[in-house]
Amino acid sequence: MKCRVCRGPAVIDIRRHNAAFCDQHFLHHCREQVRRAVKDHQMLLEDDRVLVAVSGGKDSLALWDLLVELGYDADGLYLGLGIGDYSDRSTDAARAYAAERGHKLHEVDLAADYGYDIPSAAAATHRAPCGACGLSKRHLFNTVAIERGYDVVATGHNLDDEAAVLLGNVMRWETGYLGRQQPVLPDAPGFVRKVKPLIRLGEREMAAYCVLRGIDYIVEECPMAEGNRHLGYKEVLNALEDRSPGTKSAFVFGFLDRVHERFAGDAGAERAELGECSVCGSPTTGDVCAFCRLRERAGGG
Ligand code: Q46
Ligand code: ZN
Ligand code: ZN
Repeated sequence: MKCRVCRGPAVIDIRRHNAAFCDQHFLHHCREQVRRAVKDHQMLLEDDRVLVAVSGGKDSLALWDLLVELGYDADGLYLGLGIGDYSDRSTDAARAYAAERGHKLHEVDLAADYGYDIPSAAAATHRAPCGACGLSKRHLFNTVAIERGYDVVATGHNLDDEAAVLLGNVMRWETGYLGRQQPVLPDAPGFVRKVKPLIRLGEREMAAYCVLRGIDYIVEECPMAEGNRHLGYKEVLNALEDRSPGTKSAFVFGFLDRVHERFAGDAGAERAELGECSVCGSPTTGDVCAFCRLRERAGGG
């Protein structure tokens, strides 16, 4: 296996690109894919202050690393979810990366700062933990970004994640979600812009990137992900990709290029009717926002 660029020994092959790369040209490939995603979807301006949502896993640490390498002013935000040992080890990975590279990491701890954690929220709502977790993350990343003067929140969703979410939304014809499934969500009153610069890179590429860059990430998955529907969708997509490389990217980019627009109206309608939360002031359709209601039910209100 030889590098497509220099013909030296390759360390990774990427079947959907029909290409293999040596370590240096693989790192270059990753940077180019991010640069292209940012440019194609107009994700970032040169002088944007970027807040990276950091979990301690491979995707978010690689994203942070790539954005800094590409010259962006990017700081991290780590959210302590209170999921036992898993959260402790994720915290360590995020802090170690930031400290080693001299990057600025903000931290918010659900239990210490908001009086609840994900296990208590799941118990109080009798729902799967990922619902409460996703809601808390969306609210806090946005709020912290606004309060601390960032222009945009960047998340580490990669091609595999996007394909799995898309499949889930298509299987249930979630037209509102389909309308919002974009690599860029523009800012709006009360919302900063949200971007997914890793959308052109797969899970395996992100793991390889971290290894080659010496980034120590937490390998274990969140223990609460069990039963999460997206894991099943990923398995199905991996089987399809294995038989015909390029399926995932054709699925995601075909949707974005040719189909997404048809659902854009379904997403717009939901954003149009927003007022202010009477507790925290965030945009909401009701009197009290979903985050404040969750916090109240989980014992932190
Ligand atoms: S951290 Fe949270 Fe994930 Fe764990 S509880 Fe579910 S959503 S699986 S990315
Ligand atoms: Zn090479
Ligand atoms: Zn609120």
